[in-house]
Amino acid sequence: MKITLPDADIEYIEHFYSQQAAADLFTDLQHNLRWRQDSITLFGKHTHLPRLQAWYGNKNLSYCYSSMCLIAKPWTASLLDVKLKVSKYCQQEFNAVLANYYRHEKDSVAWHSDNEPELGTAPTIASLSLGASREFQLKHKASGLKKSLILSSGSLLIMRHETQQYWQHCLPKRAHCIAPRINLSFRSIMGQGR
Ligand SMILES: O=C(O)CCC(=O)C(=O)O
Ligand SMILES: [Mn+2]
Repeated sequence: MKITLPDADIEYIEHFYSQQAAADLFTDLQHNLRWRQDSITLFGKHTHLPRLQAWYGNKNLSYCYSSMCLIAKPWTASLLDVKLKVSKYCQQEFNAVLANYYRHEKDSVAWHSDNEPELGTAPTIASLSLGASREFQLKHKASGLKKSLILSSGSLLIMRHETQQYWQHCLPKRAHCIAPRINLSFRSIMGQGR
């Protein structure tokens, strides 16, 4: 399904994986990825990111943001499998994936665009959701127009073309209890790891 918004190219495939396949993949990744608790320094103060992360990809690939650089771990068999399926659907190669693990309702990701220079000017970001459904919000940078989507287990959200240039996105914290969720966002880092 295409999400119709100005200055954006966003597609949402609700049942990219079946419920059972998504549940099995969630359990596999929850146990087998090397989750890290990263910190950022904001105004001289170290703060834990409100989620766990893991970064996998082609050999020697590095990814820097918020003054932090991560070196990609080599693809696991499960991640490689998912990458192939996602690449085939998107008709696009990806050389890395950022995995996020939201342990509960207080885990989140703040407003941002996936616009790091190493992603190029119009990156395709393909994002697979597993586990609990969470609200994903989009905000147009100039007009402030907002759109909210519920990302359910097994769904794939694809943001293409100028979307990152004009829009920010976030996954807000919630007051009510929410079970864990894993998100895999496939990216292509330019000039590295090929
Ligand atoms: O968890 C999500 O759905 C979004 C994650 C995200 O935006 C990111 O890792 O850049
Ligand atoms: Mn993002």
